[in-house]
Amino acid sequence: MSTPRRLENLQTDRGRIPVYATGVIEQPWDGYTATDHDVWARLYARQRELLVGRASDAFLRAQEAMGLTPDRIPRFDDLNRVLGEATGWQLVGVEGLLPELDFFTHLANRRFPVTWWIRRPDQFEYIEEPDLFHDLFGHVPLLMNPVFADYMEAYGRGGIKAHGLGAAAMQHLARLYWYTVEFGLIREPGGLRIYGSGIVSSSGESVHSLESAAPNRIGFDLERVMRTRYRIDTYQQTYFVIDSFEQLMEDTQRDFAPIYARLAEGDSLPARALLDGDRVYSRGSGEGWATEGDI
Ligand code: HBI
Ligand code: FE
Repeated sequence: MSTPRRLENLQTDRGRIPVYATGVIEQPWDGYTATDHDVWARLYARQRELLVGRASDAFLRAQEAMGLTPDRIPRFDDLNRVLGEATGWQLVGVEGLLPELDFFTHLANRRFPVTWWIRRPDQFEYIEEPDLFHDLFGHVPLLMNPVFADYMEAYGRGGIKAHGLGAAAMQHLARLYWYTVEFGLIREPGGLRIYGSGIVSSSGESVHSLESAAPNRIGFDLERVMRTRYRIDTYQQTYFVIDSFEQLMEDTQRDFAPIYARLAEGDSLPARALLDGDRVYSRGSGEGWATEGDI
């Protein structure tokens, strides 16, 4: 399998990791090796077993509706038929992490960029950048959900606007993505469940996010989320909980400019902060937390 065309190591909102050429590429499906398919199969099987009872019902149902299986790496063309039918979203193959504006422009046009390569066996437990497993297994399924699909398009449009407003607005908006799309929890009748892609694609955090005493779990509040720094090098110290994707959509359908202006006046909060006004589901014990490194 040819190697991805890594551009350079840029300081992104995920720390100093590589950013890639921005072109869209055809999925080189015939180029995947038996090892690639085996990495997919083992990651898929382990996560599916962990996520029953932990992932949100909408996520599990969407994965089934897409016909994802552990047998081999899915073909983007197959998934695009199902996804296009359901919500008009399409996958596009990319080399990897994209500069923000390229990424936002894809989302605003209902295109989700999926990295074409999958991690190596020696990266099985952790890879710092989004690979095919993180994108396909983690991000794509919920694009089958009409309300979440609308949220992701709206996020892309908001990102293009924020890009025009500058770095501070981009950082505040990146926190919204981080604490919802990547590390969000949702309340269901059976209790708190996972919908964030960064959690569902991580075995350790799938357990930590729901069962560890260390993190805070706080009811979603847009401005509170945008004020709150996050971690890129450890499990999250705070998880925000939505009541439904409809609530997430409603709470974010407003002009963010006044919020950015208010946030620019005040200080950001450390990832482990707890405020009196927080709707606390569980108060973190903080055991084992690193104290520096918030983004
Ligand atoms: N690029 N391919 C890709 N995938 C992502 O998830 C991604 C990205 N570029 C930027 C980005 N995410 C983050 O900045 C989000 O916070 C927007
Ligand atoms: Fe991601």
